[in-house]
Amino acid sequence: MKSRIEVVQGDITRMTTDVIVNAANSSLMGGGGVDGAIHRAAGPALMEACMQVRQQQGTCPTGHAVITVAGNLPAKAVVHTVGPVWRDGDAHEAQLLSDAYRNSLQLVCDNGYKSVAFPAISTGIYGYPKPAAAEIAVNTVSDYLTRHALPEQVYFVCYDEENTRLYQRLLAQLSPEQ
Ligand code: AR6
Repeated sequence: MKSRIEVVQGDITRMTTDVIVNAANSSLMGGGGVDGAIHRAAGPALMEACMQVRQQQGTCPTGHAVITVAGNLPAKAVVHTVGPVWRDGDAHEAQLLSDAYRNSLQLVCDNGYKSVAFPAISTGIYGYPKPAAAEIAVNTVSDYLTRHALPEQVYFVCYDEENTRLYQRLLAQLSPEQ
């Protein structure tokens, strides 16, 4: 699985993968950080799609994910997932963060998409410690890929050097079969 995972540093809105993942909040109505950047780059079609999801199924609980069109983005679709707010580590944060990655991958797979780019969910405004979050991201994705043919390729898009180094180190530690 190692060959199916790559780390890149940069802006996720520029990714030409089939899908990019948004670190959203339960309202799905936009926000700061990567959520703000994605909505700005996608244009109003993305907010309209999010409002339709809201009308159909209400808010998106933490750990869950929804899929929409991608507006003006180079990607074909956006998966919006809600990571946990970091509290003290005893509020099921690890499980919820893992759920956010797994449920996002499931939507990519179910819709037949081949490639997906993830930001470092919860590690900005939501305050999740970066080393612990990176470990959960890499372990959850590599475990999922061992059991599914899709997505074929997963990119971790890191905005800051700390995350880039963390992800590179963790990926280097994966065995070729993982
Ligand atoms: N491309 C890739 N990564 C980015 C980009 C970008 N353009 N911009 C920021 N990051 P955050 P969260 C990184 O705060 O912690 C929003 O208001 C950033 O450096 O975007 O899950 C939502 O609406 C960090 O490593 O998301 C929610 O209310 C990572 O993306 C809340 O923030 C995640 O940081 C979600 O907080």
